Amino acid sequence: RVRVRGVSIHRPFIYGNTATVLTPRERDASTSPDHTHRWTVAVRSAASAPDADVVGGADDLSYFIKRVTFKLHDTYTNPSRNIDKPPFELTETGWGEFEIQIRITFVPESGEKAIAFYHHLKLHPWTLSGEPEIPPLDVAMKMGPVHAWQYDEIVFHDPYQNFLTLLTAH
Ligand code: SLL
Repeated sequence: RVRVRGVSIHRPFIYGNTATVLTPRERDASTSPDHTHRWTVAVRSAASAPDADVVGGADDLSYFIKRVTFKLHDTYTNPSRNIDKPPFELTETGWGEFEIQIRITFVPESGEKAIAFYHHLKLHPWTLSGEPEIPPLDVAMKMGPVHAWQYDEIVFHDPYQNFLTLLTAH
């Protein structure tokens, strides 16, 4: 296995979440009536829109990502959730915001170590410039989905020749 010295190759991606307020009907039907929101946390190609309605499709990072692990707050059962195929996303319901640890494992032929970082799950539509209080649920519901997305780039330094070939073929 040969490393290509002096070469860095990057892949842009976005990570983050969308969240919506559960309707009273959904809350009544739920086994967890204290849950107020449904949210989706995801790792997506930066080529596709960070839009809750756009799922999967051309957004396939699986040629170099083997697994995305979303580590949730300990209040969730089995908080460590592995997603092994695209779309690399997880939908849950809950009542609170917390830090989600996102761990990306690369395909074995990459020879790359996994990377991990955090995303703060955002449920509430407040901003620093706005009201100091979190808007009540009925108001938040009218405001529509909350989005919290971050752009970043995964950089591979001195990649193995076969991995570089794989990356550039996409
Ligand atoms: C808080 N730092 O104390 C936050 C923690 C945890 C949110 C929020 C659990 C759902 C469930 C859930 O929404 N946890 O237990 O099913 O406010």
